[in-house]
Amino acid sequence: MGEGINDYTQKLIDLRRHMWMAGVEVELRRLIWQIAVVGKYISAKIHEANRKQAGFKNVYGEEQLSLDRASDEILKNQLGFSGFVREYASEEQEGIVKLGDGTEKYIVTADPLDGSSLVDTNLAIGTIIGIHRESVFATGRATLVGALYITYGPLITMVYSAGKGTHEFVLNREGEYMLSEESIKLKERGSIFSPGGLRRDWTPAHRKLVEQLETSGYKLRYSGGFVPDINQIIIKKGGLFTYPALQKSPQGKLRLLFELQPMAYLMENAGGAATDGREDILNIKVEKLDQCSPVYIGSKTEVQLAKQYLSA
Ligand code: FDP
Ligand code: ZN
Repeated sequence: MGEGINDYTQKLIDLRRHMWMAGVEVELRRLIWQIAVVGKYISAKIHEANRKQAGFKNVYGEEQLSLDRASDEILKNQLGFSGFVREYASEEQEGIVKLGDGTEKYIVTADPLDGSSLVDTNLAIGTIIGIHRESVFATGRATLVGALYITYGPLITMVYSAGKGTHEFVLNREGEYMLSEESIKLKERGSIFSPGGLRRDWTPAHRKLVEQLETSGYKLRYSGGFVPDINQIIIKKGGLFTYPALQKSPQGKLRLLFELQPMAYLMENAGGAATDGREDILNIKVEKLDQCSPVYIGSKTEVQLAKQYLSA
């Protein structure tokens, strides 16, 4: 197995068949499929949600729509039923939730509904998932065996990697995730950039990097949703997303475990890279669940450039 995927007409390949042909181990492919199914439930919730019912706070003190909680609940319950997950760590939970009897193979991390502040604007939002074999208090490189995100936009798409390439699927009208792009390969450099944080709070080194990108003709693309912003770089095959260290928050805003590790895994498996400015995101050890890190993620040339500026 692992060969012959390209022998088929891509349009005819659904997610389960793709993972089977790609030789993804049986439990992992069942788990990924189940998470993709949860994406359908979450998207249904988004559609039925009344945006005027906002008003909870999550454990990190942010505004939280009830939609975040609903998404988290659905995920947690489905993973509990799956029989493959022993621990669930979510941005919406205070600590790690034990599922099953502890003998299950995987630990799953989730940002169940990233970019929820965009719900009322009708921009794309997403779900981010990391799948770990061992305790999450390690480097992503040591423990991650898979990652995926789901984008809820005009189309619902799912991008996953189980270590061999990064692949995109589109949910069709029949409710099947059909392969739309296999083994996505980023170019060495792109032409778009997404800079988070306020310019006045940037460090001098970061400001110089952004000026360099602007001078080189990079076009600004920033929606305020991490999933669609990363998805744009992956699907356009290059560019740079950054949420840097800020004067008042030297660790930036984005969470290492729930947001950055899965995206770094997907990006590396598509031939891109991700760094905090010095170290690969996947080489940073997770010490606590809500740990944040600055991030520069995208095609290799821009990530390398970021490293040069940041270490200067
Ligand atoms: P949000 O606060 O809406 O959940 O997860 C954090 C996040 O969104 C990312 O999706 C997004 O990339 C970033 O924050 C946007 O932050 P800014 O509003 O500071 O630009
Ligand atoms: Zn998030």
